[in-house]
Amino acid sequence: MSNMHEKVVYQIYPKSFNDSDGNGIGDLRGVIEKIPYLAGLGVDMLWLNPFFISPQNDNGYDVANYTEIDPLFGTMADFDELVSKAKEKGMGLMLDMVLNHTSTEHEWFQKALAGEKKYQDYYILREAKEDGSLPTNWVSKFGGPAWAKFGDTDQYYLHLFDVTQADLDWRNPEVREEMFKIVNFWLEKGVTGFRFDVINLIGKDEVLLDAEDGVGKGRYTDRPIAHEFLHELNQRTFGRYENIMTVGEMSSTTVPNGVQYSNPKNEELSMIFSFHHLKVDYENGEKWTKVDYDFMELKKILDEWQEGMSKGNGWNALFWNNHDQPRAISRFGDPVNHFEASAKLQAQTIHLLRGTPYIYQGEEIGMTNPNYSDIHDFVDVETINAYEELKEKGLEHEEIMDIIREKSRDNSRTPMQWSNDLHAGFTTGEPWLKVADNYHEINVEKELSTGSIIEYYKRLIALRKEMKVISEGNYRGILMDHPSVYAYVREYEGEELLVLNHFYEEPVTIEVPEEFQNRSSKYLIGNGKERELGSSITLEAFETVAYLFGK
Ligand code: TEU
Repeated sequence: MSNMHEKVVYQIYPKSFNDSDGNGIGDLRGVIEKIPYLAGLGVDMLWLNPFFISPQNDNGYDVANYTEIDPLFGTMADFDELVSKAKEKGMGLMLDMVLNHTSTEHEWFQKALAGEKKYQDYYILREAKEDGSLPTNWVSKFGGPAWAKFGDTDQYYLHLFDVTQADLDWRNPEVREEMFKIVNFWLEKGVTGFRFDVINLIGKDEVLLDAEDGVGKGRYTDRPIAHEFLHELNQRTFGRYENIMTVGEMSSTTVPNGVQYSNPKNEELSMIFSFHHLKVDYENGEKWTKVDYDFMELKKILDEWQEGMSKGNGWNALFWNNHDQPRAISRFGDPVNHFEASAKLQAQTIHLLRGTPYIYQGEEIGMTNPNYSDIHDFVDVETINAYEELKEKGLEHEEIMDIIREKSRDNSRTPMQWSNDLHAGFTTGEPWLKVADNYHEINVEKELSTGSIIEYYKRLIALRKEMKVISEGNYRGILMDHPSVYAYVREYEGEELLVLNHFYEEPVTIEVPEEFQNRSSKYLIGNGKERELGSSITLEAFETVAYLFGK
C-alpha cells in the first residue's frame, strides 16, 4: 500500500473533459476513454466534480439526488466501469460531496415546501425580524441576501450560495444520518477518496445573529461544532475503511483550524484546501477588481501555511488551479513570452512543497484563460450575477468585461484541449462552453510530440514517490525578503532540498545562503540549464531550480 503522502491527485471537470457522445457536454465515458492518458501521467487519484442528478444551476453543486448519476454524464454502469478501469491502472476515484446544501429541487426541499415538518427541519428556516426585515443581514457568496422566501409561508430559508442551493441543518441528527448514508453508499461502490465542498460552513449556530460587517462569514465559518460534525462523519463513514483520502474545501479558514481539521489525531480529514494564496490579486479583499498580484503577499501566505501546518502536524492540499479559479499561468506567469518556463515554474513550486499536489485538467499542457470578448460567452451564475452588480455600481460595460475576463470561474472551465481538430478534439458537437482560441498552439497532442511540460509534471510526480525529502520532509522558508524569488528548504533525516523559484522575467543573481556554501550538491530538477551551485546563482526568466544536499 503506497503512502498517502506520496500521492498526487488529478482533477477532472467532467463537463469539460471529454465528450464521448457528441452532445457538447463531457461525460463519464469520455473520462474512461482517457484513462490511459491519465495513468501515463503517474497520478494516483482522480477527483471528479459532481456528476449527480442536478438542475445544473451551479454546474452540479446544486445536487437533487446524491446517489444517482445525472443522465447528462452517463449511467451507474458507466460509473462502475470507470471505478474498475481506473483501479486496474492503480488510480482511485475521489468524489465531490456537496453536503452543506442541496438543490431546491431535491426531494427533501420539495417535501418541506409541501408542508412536511420532518423535511422542514432539514433546512435552516427562520422568521423575518420584528421589523419585517430578513432574519439576518448575511449576504450570499454569489451576491444578494443569503435568505429567500420559503414558499408562500412567512419564513425564509438560508442559502449561502445560489438561491437554488438551500443550506442543510447539520444540527438535526436525521440530516447527519442522511449524510452518512450517502457517503457510505459511495464507499461501498469502491470510491477511495472524497472532496467535501465548503465543509467548514456546516456548523451553524442555533441562534443566528446579524454580522457587524454586514457580510456574515464570521458567523458561520469554522464554528467549533463543524469539527465535531466532521469527526462524527469520519467515524461513521470513511474512517471505518483503510486509506481513504479526504480533502475538505475550506472557505476563508485559518491555520489553527486547518491544523485541527487535518491533524490525524483528531480523526477529521486527511487534508484541506485553503484559498488565501489565491486572493493576492484582489483589491481590498474584493474579487471583482483588476489589480497586479502581490508577490510578497503570495510568498508570505504560502510560507505561513507551510510553517503552520508543518508545526501542527496538519496537511495541505497544494494547488494553483481548480474549476473556481482563473488559470494560474495567465495570473502569475507569462504564457506569451515564457510559456514553458512559467508552466514548469508553477508546477515545481507546488510539487516540491509539503502536502499533496493537485493538478487541474489542462494545467499539464499550460492551458490559459480564454480571453472571451463577448459577455454571452460566459455562463457561470457567479459571473452573470457579478456583471449585474458591477453594472449597478456604475461601471461601464468594457470596464466590467476587463474584470470578468480575468476573474470569471469560466476561465478554467473551458473544454480540455486535446488536439488541433475541430473544438480541440473535445466534442464533435457544439461545446457547452466556448473552446479557447489558442487550442491550435496549446493541446495535448502537440504537447506530447514536441512539448516538455507534461514530461516535467511526470518527473515531479515520480520524484515525490522516490524521495522522502519531498513526500515527508519538513519545510523552512528562506530569503523571505527577496522581491522576486520564493525559496524554501525541505529536510528529511539530514538530507536537504533547496528550491529556488523565480517568478519574474528580469534575470536575478542571488547570494546562496551561507549554510549551503562549500557543500557538495546535486542539481535535481529545474526548467533551465543544468549547472553546479556556486556561491551565487543567476536565475533566468521564470526559472526554478532544486539542489539536493546529502546527509
Ligand atoms: O466553492 C466554494 C467557494 O466559496 C468558492 O470557491 C467560490 O466558488 C469562489 O470563491 C467564488 O469566487 C465550492 C465549489 O467549488 C463551487 O464550484 C461551488 O459553486 C460552491 O462551492 C457552492 O457549492
